[in-house]
Amino acid sequence: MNDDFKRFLATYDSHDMSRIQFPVELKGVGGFISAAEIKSGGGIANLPPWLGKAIALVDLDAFFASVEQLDHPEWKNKPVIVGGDKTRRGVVSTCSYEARAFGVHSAMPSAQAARLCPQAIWARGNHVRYQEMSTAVMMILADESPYLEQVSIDEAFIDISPGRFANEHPIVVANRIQKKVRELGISCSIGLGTSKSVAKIASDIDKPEGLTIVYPGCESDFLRPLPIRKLSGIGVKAEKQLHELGIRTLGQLAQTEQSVLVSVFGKNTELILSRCQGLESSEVIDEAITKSVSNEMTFSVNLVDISEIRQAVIMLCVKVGRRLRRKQLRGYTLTLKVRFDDLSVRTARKTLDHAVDDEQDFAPVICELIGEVWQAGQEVRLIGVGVSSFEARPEQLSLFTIPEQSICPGIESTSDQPNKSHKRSLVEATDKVKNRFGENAVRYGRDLHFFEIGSGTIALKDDCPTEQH
Ligand code: DCP
Ligand code: MG
Repeated sequence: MNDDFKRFLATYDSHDMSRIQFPVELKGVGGFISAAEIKSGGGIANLPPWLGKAIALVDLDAFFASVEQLDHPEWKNKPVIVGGDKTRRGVVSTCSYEARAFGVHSAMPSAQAARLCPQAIWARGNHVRYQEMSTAVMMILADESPYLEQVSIDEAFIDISPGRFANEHPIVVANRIQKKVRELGISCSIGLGTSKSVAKIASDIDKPEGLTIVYPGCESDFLRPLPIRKLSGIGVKAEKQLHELGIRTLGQLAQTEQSVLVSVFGKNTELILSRCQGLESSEVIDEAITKSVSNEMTFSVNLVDISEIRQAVIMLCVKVGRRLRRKQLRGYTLTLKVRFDDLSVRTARKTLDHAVDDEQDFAPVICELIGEVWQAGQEVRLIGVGVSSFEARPEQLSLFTIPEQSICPGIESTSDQPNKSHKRSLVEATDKVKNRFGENAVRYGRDLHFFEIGSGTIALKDDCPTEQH
């Protein structure tokens, strides 16, 4: 043990040892050490070094309700429920911690919440204001590191690994984030660990205003006793199947043979195993600086059926493919983003060994990602598809073009090279028809099906095509 660490231990009491977990070899000395003093700023200079990746998950506490309490100071320390009013039908969006003490929670029917907490103050909700506060928080985070991935209106991963962007100790950074968010008049909880899944679980351990730190090397000890449901990717259905196999904790799951788990997780088995073993390696996706071409769509009626979801993904891929070709870009990385009915967001990503710009190549791969982010029964409100990590020198489309007259009479040819594949000819010819006659002039059979569903039962809104390059 190094002298710095001995000095560090000496500065802490061993009461309240639940929030920082130090490596196994140090347990005999101090075990779990209080975060309270870290929060108050004491002893930070003597922190033992952080060796490895540092990913924080920042989640605002009772977000909408906290903003309401900020804007209505007379509501401070009182039970506040956001999401309609007690006489109407509907569900609770969220509520203050004072209301939670009465058993009220998000998604609870309003009538039930009113019964549990008759004295609650009801706020209808002001999304413009919540968005404004959310942006202010995200700017605080962006000041700390460009490796920032917002996952919902009140939640973001941030990579603060020493040496990656800043050189400060990640606990110092986390502490400063909490302080700056407090200065906005609301609060956040932070989980800090070496992977996204550990950070996510840690953020939820000690709400509100918790700072839960899992030092590198402590992942297994931290995860072992937790119920399986805590892990991202394990929903009600998987939980039930695992219980039937006698698996209740993440420690038990981590010990289970991969072959046994395939029936539950299919192709995601390896990913889930890596998560519960604390070995997940997925990166924080730095959306703000990643150059990507993407399209997303919000549905006025949630999608619940896999075939509808797949059709929506394909339709978005067609749009993205067309824009890639128009800009003569080809990308290696494919991203699928799904926002659910409860506003939570999941993202899956796959990097190919060759760059693509043709949806016929990348749409099937993105469709495969659906299983990583969506489980049967979940209601999908928004889907986004993106292609990024562009090749340094994209091949010019003119290298591929051949006469299209035979496919689409009346469309001018731009090249006379004879060796282009039929597939490529088709996609370019389609682009040309669309250029000339509009986006809906040509559709492949597969997206036609979606439009047929769409016109009948699902109203689609091209929400906010995001494109940064
Ligand atoms: N939200 C919603 N309906 C839900 C869940 C959430 O409208 N079923 C909204 C209101 C929340 C915000 O999203 O304030 C963030 O969701 P969280 O799950 O992070 O919940 P809170 O921030 O309210 O509480 P916590 O302190 O548990 O994070
Ligand atoms: Mg929250």
